[in-house]
Amino acid sequence: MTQTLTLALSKGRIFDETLPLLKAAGIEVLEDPETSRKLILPTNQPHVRVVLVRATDVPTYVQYGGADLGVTGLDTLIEHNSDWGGSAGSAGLYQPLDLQIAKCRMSVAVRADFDYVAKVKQGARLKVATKYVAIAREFFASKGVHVDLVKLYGSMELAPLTGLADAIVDLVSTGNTLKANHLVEVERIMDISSRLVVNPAALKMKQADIRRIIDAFSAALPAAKS
Ligand code: PRT
Ligand code: MG
Repeated sequence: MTQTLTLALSKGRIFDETLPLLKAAGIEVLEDPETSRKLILPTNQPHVRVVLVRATDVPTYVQYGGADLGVTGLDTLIEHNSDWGGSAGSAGLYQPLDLQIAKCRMSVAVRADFDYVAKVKQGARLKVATKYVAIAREFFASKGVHVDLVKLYGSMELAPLTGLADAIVDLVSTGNTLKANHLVEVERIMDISSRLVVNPAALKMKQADIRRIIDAFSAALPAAKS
C-alpha cells in the first residue's frame, strides 16, 4: 500500500459503530475523536487516515474526492442524491455495502391529540416539518397526500408542539424522544442503516486497497457471520 487512503466519518454513533469494522480490516484509529481536537486522525496503518466531518458532509467529501470512502446514513445519502443526482440517483457515489450499523427508521409523527388518519382521509393539506425534505416529499406524493413542507435543521419534535407544523418526518430509534415530547409515530416510511460510499475514481486508482477494506467489512457483517 503506497497511496494514502482517506476515510470520512462523523463523530458519534457512526464513528463508534464503524470502529469494529475497521478493526476487522486490521485498521485501528490511534486517537479518540471525543477527546482529540484533531480533524485528521492517524491509524496504525501509515497510509490510512480518518477525517472527521459533519454527518451531512460525508457524501460531499467522498463525491468530490476529499475522501476516498466514507460511512453515511441512508437518510443522508438519499437527501444528498436528490440535491445532486436527480433521477440518476447516485450522484456518482459507489455504494457497495449496507453496513447494518446506526440503525433506525424514518417515520411520520404527530401530537397525540392530532387525528392524522382522519385528516388524511378528509384530504386535508398537512403542514410537515422536517430536515428530510426529499424523503418526505416522495413519501407523501406516493400516498397522494397534499403537504406543505417546512425545512428545519434540528429539534423537529418542537414543530408540532408550537403550532409550526401538524406533523414531522424524523428518525426514530428507541422512540424515547417522541414519547418525552408527547408525540406518536403514525407511519413508518423506511428502515435506515449506514452505507459505505466510495469515490468511483478512487476505486479505480486504489483498487486493491479499497477492495481489501470492502471485503473485510463485508466479512464482518452480521449476515456474513451467521
Ligand atoms: O447530530 P449532528 O447534528 O452533529 O448530526 P447528525 O444528527 O446528522 O449526526 P448523528 O451522528 O446524530 O446521526 C448520524 C446518522 O445516525 C443519521 O444520519 C442516521 O442515519 C443514524 N441514526 C441512527 C440516527 C439515529 N439512529 C437517531 N436516533 N440519527 C439521529 N437520531 C436522532 C433522531 O433524529 C431523534 O432526534 O435521535 C432522536 C431519536 O432517538 P430515539 O432513540 O429517542 O428514538
Ligand atoms: Mg444528531
